[in-house]
This record gives sequence, structure tokens and C-alpha cells, in this order.
Amino acid sequence: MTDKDLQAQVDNILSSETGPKAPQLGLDTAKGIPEKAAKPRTLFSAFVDEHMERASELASQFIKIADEKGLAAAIEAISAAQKEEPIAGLVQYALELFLTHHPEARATLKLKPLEVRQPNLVRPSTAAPAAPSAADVEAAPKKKVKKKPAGAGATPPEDKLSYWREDPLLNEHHEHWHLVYPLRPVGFPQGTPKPEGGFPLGSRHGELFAYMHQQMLARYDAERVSAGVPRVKAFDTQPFTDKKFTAKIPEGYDPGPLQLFIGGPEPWYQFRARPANAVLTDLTLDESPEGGTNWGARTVGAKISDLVKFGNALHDSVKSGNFDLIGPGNPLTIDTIGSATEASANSIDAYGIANPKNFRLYGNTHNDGHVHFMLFDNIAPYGVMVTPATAIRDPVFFRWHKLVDDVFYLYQQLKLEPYDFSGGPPVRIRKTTKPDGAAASKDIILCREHGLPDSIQGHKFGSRAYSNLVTGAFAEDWNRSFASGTFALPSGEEITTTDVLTTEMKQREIQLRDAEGKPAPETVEYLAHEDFYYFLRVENTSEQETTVAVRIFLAPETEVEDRRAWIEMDRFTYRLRANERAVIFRPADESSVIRKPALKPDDLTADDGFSPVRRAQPWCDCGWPYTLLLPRGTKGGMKFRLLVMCSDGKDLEMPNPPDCCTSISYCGLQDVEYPDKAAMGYPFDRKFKRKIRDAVEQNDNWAWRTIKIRCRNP
Ligand SMILES: [Cu+2]
Repeated sequence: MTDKDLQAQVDNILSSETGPKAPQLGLDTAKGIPEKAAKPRTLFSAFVDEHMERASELASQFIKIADEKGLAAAIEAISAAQKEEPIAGLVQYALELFLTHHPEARATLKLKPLEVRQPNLVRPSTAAPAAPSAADVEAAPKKKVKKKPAGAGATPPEDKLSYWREDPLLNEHHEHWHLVYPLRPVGFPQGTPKPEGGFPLGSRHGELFAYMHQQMLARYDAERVSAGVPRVKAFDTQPFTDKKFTAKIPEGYDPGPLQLFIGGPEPWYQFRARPANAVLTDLTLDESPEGGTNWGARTVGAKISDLVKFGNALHDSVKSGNFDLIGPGNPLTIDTIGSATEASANSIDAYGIANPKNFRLYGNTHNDGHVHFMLFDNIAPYGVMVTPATAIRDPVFFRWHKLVDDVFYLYQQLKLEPYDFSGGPPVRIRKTTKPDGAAASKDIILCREHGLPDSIQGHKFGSRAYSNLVTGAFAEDWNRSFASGTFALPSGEEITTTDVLTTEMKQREIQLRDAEGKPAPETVEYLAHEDFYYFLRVENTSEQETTVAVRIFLAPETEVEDRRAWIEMDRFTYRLRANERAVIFRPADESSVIRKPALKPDDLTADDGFSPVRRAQPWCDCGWPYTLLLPRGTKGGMKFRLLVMCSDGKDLEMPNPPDCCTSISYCGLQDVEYPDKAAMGYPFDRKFKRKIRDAVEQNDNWAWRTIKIRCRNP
């Protein structure tokens, strides 16, 4: 069997060549239940521990078969399992885990982009339903044509952020992160603990779970501020009570025509809406006759009172600094509290596969929240919170994650000593505060794409020589400010700097198919931005060569004193010679935050989703979408603060040569240690001694600058 045949088999399990039949869009608006809905199959959820145990066990079996008998045998076993499996989507997820975690599968086969693999899963919630197929019309000629349901999408004002929450690439990022960092160990032999204890779930999994989701919140908040909507409010605050957990949820979400391909005789799963002012209830639904989940029989997590109890237990553990319920001598770290809150197989409260003691004391808080929202009133089908590929579409995802992040925030506030930044590297980046409170720095220089010359002395943009020459404009006159204007390079070309970065709402087509397999493209709106470049002037004030870790962050100007508002933009190392005055040229598309290579609007083609850039991509599918690197800003230009901090370069060991994935910030490195010894989110991972402003102004190795982000067409 050729690799192409194997890929076809994989695609066959994960994708459909035809679209769903006439979507069931006549929703009973009171309950959000499709009219005349057939009883849906139990759907797999990556947030349900019992499901993930099975999926990771299956993935591990497939890995064993691939190791012993080759890829073809593994794919055959997966096809066979898919036919047997009563829980819809479970084997598909096991296959995705297999493709993510088995080196040969990863190198040979491709987990296609979400919008190619499952185009019906990335449709805008407010899209008009696909026209009924000819066969449907014939079968029911007198049926009224269903119209777009009133109020599909999120309830106001959350609908203002739909473009962001429903961005296909952002949903793919979230899906992919959870595949790379599953709750349960994937590999053979399954469930073998590491010699030092715990399971191999990826380096610093608990800490990264906390950090990646915290950054999603910070970025979403910046987007909300751009849209004039208040920042995210936690679903509930401590102390949690049953009463507050069962209060009306004002934000509703109707996924509209969204459908998940699950294969089998009823191959499409249509998600349920959660109307505005719905409330959570205990889960007693019994889906077991078809082999599904009996929620009432779940010993933990199905009751609201348990969710409340576990949430409070987590807060109590944070306050005491110890997992007291387990016993003394189990101190908290950001990693252990992350693992216990998610919760993963590395939770202090997990004792191994199918162990009845699991999650009895500290629960499975984050995961069970997903379950309670997907099944809010105990009636199937589920809502989008069921899977990482769609969960972030629902505004309640962020309210829940804010509650989760509050656990980590409290730990950082209470238990971590503020940093004393006095021991920073001997480098200087200059800054001043203007009379109106805005910050300026002559050493943080920005250019947009059109501000750079196409070539310098005949060297084309992108070449090494170009990169060396382009810094020339800013190297000579060290005391001059280049904040905004047009300046001559020594070679004679001109360069234009700016204090405004620009974003734009764009459109592209998603290649849907109708029930007969004919193309039925659909337009999605998405945010993107003009390429931009940093020129950072950094002076080594010592007689010694020194290597620094350059950390770049961004926050809305109104939020700069809130450490949770800072968005990571980039992280890299730079070596400075003794007394060197360096101009560091750094293209934004090399950011450590984003998935590599950066996919730009021109790469997001409608034909098959595989532009040359995409095809060239190695396994590196994890990372923030480049198109969403910047918050949208406003039409008039919204003020943001751009912060640059140079810390000790010894902390950060970037892979060398950098031919592997360098999207380290939110994804780490595959199968090796997270490359930064500093705490994730450093220096914002704990409270400051005084104001953040003091840290910037009192330390030579910090600087910041007020800039604007302008959206051409908000
Ligand atoms: Cu997540």
C-alpha cells in the first residue's frame, strides 16, 4: 500500500467528500433543540475522562501496531476500530492523536488543516444554511424552505467578537494544542510513568495549560477592548456556591449550521444551541444503551454541587500552599496546580487508568466545566463546548477559563515572591514618559511592510545581506529618534518607520460541499494585519560579551498596570559583543508565538488549502495563527503599549539549527524540555513589587513605547 493510499484511508475516516444533507435548522428557540431530531449517538469529548482514557489507549495500541507491523497495519486497525466504536468521534480522535504522536505517521501522513478536514466545522454561525439538495427537495417538495434561524451566533454584545472566536485557524490552534498535550499519556507501553514520577504528557504540561489559556484570555480581552466590550468576567468567583453556579447565563450561543463529520450511518452531528439565560443542571442523562455515557452513574463531576466543592478545594489548596486533602507534604507549584485544575493524568488526585479514586478530592474542574456547558440542561445533542475544535466559539468558554485562570492567578499572587529585577543583564534600552503619560522609546522602532525597500544594494528582501543592511539607517546616529518618518539608508534607499500598526478584516472562501459532493464555497470573514518588523536598539554597557533573551509584549494602553493583560508577542535570544550597540532586526512573522511558517492571507487559498507554504510545512502545526498576532484595534487607532525586556540569555535555549518548530511560546518543543527556564509568562507570572511602570522605568534592560493599532475596515 502506498503512502497515498494510506493518506486516502486517513482522510476517509476524518473527512467526508460530500456535505451534510439539509441542515436541521428549525430550532425550538425555547430549548435550542432541533425539531424532530433523531436520538443522537453519544459524542466523544476530549474533556470527558472516560472517553479520553479509551481514546489514548486506542492511540497507544495503534502506535504499538505501527512499531511492530508498520503504518499500513496500524491504519487498517484504525479503520476496523472505527466500524466497531459506539461513541461517535472517539476513533477519529484516537487517529488524530496517533498522527500527532507517532514519529513515522507524523512524517508520512498529514492531519489536514481543520478547514480542509472538517469544513462544516468552521462555518460562521450566522452563515445561511446550505440550500437543500435536489434529492431533498424531491423527497419533500412541499416543505417550506428553512430560513436562517433568528439570532444564530452569540447574543449581543458577544456577537461583536464572533469573527475572532469563530476564526478557523484559531479554532485549529486550540484543537491542535490539546492533541499535542493530551490529558492522558499516548504512547507504548501505555500509561508507563516516567522514572521521576508522573506521565509523559509533554514538558511542564500543567504550567503550559495554565499559560496558553491565560494568553488566550489576554488576547481575547485586547480584542474586546478594541470592540468596546468589557473584558471577560469569570463565570463565578470564590467562594463558589451552588446558587451562583446555577444562576442564569446571560450569554447564549447558537452554532447555526455547524456540523461535525463523525462517519457511520448518521455521519453528521449537529450541535445544540444554548439559549440566553440557560442554567446548568446536574447531569443524569443515560446514553448507555448504545454504549454511550451514563452521566448519572459518573461518580465525580456530574453534579453541580461536586463542581462547586472541587473548585473551592482548589482555592483552599492554593491558600494553604499544600494539597492538604491528599495529605501533608504535597506543596503546590504552578505546574501541579495546572495539572490538578485541568485535570490531567498528572493531577495529584489521579492514581492511574480507571482508578476509582481518581479526582475525588480536587475533581476535574476545567474538563467538567466543558461537560456541564455542552450538556447544560441534561439534554443531548451537545453544544460546541464538547471539543477543542469548536469550544472557543462559545463566549462561555472564556468565562469558564477566566474562572480556571483565577486559580492560577491567586496562586501567583499569594505564593510567589515578586521578582527583584536588579540582576538583569548589562544592557540599555532607552525610554521616556511623555507629559500625557504615554511612553516613548527611541530604541523600539517599527516598520510596516510598505515602509521597507524591496531591495538594498541589489540584495532582495528576505536575503541575509538585506537583513544586515536594513539596520544601517538606525545604527549610525545613536541618539536620534526614528519614531515615525522616512529616513535614508547608507546605501541610498529609503526606509519609513511608523507608530501605527494596521489590521484589516478580510474574506476568504471555505470549500464546503453539498450533499452530492458539488463545491458549495462559503465566505468567512477574518482578521489579518499588515506585515511588520521590529528594529530594537540595544546597547551592551559592559566589557563582556553577553547573550540576552529578548521578550516582547503588548497590552492595551488602558490596561498596562494589569499584569494579566500583557500579550506575549515574541521571545528570542541575541548575542551582543562587548560594548556593542546593536540594531536587532526582527520580522514579526518569525515570532515564537505563531505557528511556522506564518500563514498569510495569500497562503489561505480556497482551492485545497495547501499553498506552497502550507505544503512545505513540517510537523509544526502548533502555534498561534499569524493572522491573529495583533488585536484588531480601532478605526481611529487604538493605543497599545509595546514592551521590550531583555533578560538573562542563559534561560532560553532555542533549538539550533532552527529547522524544527520554533513556535515555542505556547507549544514548547516536541518531545523535549520546554526551552525557557524562566516561568512561563515571565516577567508577568507574579505580582510586581510596586507598579509595572516602576519596573520599566527603573531598569535599563526594559523599555516600552505607546503605539496605535488601526483597523482599516472594522
Ligand atoms: Cu483548551
